[in-house]
Amino acid sequence: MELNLDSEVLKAYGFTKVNTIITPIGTGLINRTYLLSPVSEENKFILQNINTSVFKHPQNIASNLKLIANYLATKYPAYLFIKPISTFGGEEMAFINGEYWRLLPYISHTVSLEVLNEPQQAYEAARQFGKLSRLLADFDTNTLQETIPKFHDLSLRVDQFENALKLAPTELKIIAKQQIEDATSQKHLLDYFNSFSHREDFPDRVMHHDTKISNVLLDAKTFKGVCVIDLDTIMQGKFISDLGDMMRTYLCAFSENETDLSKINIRLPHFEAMIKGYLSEMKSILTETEKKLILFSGKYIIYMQALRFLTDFLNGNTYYPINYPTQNLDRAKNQFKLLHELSVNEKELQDIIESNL
Ligand code: GN1
Ligand code: MG
Repeated sequence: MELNLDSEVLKAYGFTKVNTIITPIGTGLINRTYLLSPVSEENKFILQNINTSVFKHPQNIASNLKLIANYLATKYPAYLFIKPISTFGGEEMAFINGEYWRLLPYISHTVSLEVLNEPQQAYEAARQFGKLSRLLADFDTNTLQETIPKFHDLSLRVDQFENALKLAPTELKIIAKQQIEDATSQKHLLDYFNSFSHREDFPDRVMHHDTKISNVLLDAKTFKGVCVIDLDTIMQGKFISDLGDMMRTYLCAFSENETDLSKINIRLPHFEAMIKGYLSEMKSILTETEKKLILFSGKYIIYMQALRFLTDFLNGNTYYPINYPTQNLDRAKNQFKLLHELSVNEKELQDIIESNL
């Protein structure tokens, strides 16, 4: 991969191209991420280029992280919250040739998993995300900016899907016929959400909004959770965002890129471990309404992600990078299958939730 990395960026943080080993790292679809290993330093760093077509106002991310970091440092000084390192000029980001960059500490002796294998890893990850929400339960969410407007708003995602459908070329609509039907037939999930969304006991909370397994650092030896990373989408949301995205990404042994749908199944031991980990932190915080919506959180987020992939396919793949033309359609198929599996296993899953509440 070409390292499109201006040496001005390194200079802003006091490094040079000559004295620093730069390696691309991570598999995120949105930002470009590099590991910096400066020869003169014991520490390593993470350098990230912020995708400004997705995050239109990167200063909103910086502002959220600053508020949350200050709050946590005062109330819970032992908590490891990964906040950006300032530039030499004292800025939270480096703005170089029209691009925003930020530097983060690299946390040694940890691993980030691409695939979740053991149930214990689901426990640890869910516990870390639950912990972040618990520590921030009294934080004033109104002080946070929306880093991506209406990011997890399902009605927006349904509207975007319907618009894409209106504008899509006929040949794409023919290929995606089944998934378009699936998308339409599951719209009741939005109605169900709307029947709760204005209740007082369905509060806004601080949500991470991207709780996939690779966004948790685990201790490289013990696999205990260390901290959460990828904090661009920390903002106000409903609890379903984090737990739902964990269901989307922890329960199946294969990722959203798997095209053999017979492999898209739900692992009950991983579900149980995830619920236990999350509730070990959040049980005393969640309201009765929220507790009722635990399983629904998975349906909401998986459906939303299916819609997002399908919409992007119909739009000609403008948002998610692809390796082949129908990849976003395949991702949508994968997510609809996962949604189906959640419904098929509903009784067992709900029993597990209830026995842990
Ligand atoms: C994007 O880039 P990454 O993998 O962190 C997306 C998430 C999706 C995910 C699906 C800002 O996250 O919402 O769930 O892809 N992030 C954004 O792989 O759109
Ligand atoms: Mg992310």
